[in-house]
Amino acid sequence: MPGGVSSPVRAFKSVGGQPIVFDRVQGAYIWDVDGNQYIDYVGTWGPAICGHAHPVVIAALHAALEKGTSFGAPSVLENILAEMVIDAVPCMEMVRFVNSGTEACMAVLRLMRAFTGRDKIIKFEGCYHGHADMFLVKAGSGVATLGLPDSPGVPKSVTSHTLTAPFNDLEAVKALFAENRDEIAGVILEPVVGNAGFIPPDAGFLEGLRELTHEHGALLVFDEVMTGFRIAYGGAQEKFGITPDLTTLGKIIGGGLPVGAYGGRRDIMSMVAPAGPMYQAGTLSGNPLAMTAGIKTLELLHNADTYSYLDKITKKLAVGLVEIAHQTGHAACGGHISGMFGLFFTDGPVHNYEDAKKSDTAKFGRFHRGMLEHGIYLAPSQFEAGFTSLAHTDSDIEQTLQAAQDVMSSL
Ligand code: HOZ
Repeated sequence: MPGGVSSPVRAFKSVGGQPIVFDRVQGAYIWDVDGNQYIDYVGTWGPAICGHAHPVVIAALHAALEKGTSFGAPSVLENILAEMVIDAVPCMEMVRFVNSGTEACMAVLRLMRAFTGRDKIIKFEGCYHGHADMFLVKAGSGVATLGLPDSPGVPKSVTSHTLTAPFNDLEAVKALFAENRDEIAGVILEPVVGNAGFIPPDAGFLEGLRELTHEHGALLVFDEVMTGFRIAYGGAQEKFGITPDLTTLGKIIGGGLPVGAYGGRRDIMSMVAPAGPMYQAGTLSGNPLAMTAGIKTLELLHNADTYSYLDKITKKLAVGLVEIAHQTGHAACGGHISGMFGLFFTDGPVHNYEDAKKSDTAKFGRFHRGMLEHGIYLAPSQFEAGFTSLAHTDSDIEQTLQAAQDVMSSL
């Protein structure tokens, strides 16, 4: 396997050392093959919001497994999950299930172009929308981690339609619209960036994008693969009260099984085959196991206390980490929204990817290694957000902050 892994960020290239090889997960914890236990803040990169291997999800999966692993045909489970997603996410009037966030973003891009008849799109530096060719321009996540912003193998002709702007910079977006009048199909973004570290939108940024896209007849697309059902049940669009035209989802709606989805306004989604002419398909799409895990996960989340609990413990963690960094003499900034957080080793503030790159990544690597030695598993990259779950307790957070105190004192 290239780099010994199935996905690049896992290889520990930017933090040093060897990746940990894991054996099992439960609740807030993860165990390696040598039996060492860690408090986990990766949460399989977001899906494990109820805690790993939640007994309700596992029991439902056992029952679903007895009925078979794939139908390749419609199932009631798809309808149940579709209704739950449509009820929860403000812009969703119709939804199509796929198998990953990458697939969802590839499809939504085709749909943006099909609906508007325009080819150009705007994305933001450091935002990551999966590994499809047209998004590998100044992308975040693994490409940021490994310093490969523009991958070889991607034809220039494909990315020539991808325009980029710094996150939180409305003036740059305005300029792109002015320079490319009537040519831009839409704007796609992570409404809260998680793939360049954790970067929230500045006040007025999402509103400004909504106005600009309306003004120019372009679509606004929120990539909520990370933020969907994570920062609020209805995602960033519920949290910030801005309704995009289309949305991509993944991670949580599969409860830890491979899934993705895209959806939004009925008039746009009606273009998707076979309702309309825009082609997109998938053998395992709407798979009964992924649908089952997603349904049970959303049922567990749909509770008045979920997001206040996540906010409470994550705030304690995020604020605590920055305080400890300052007390121990390190430049640092960070933040959180609900169960998503980040810490940068730079004074900040961090408004965009250029700011994030000022972080001391060598120091982050040493911090990461030290935390591992104290039984804390953080994402092995400065450019990834962290995630908490309903299974994390106050005592887990306190243990984590104690570890951070020890590690930062000796960085
Ligand atoms: N998209 C995930 C990181 N933002 C994938 C990372 C992985 O699985 O290695």
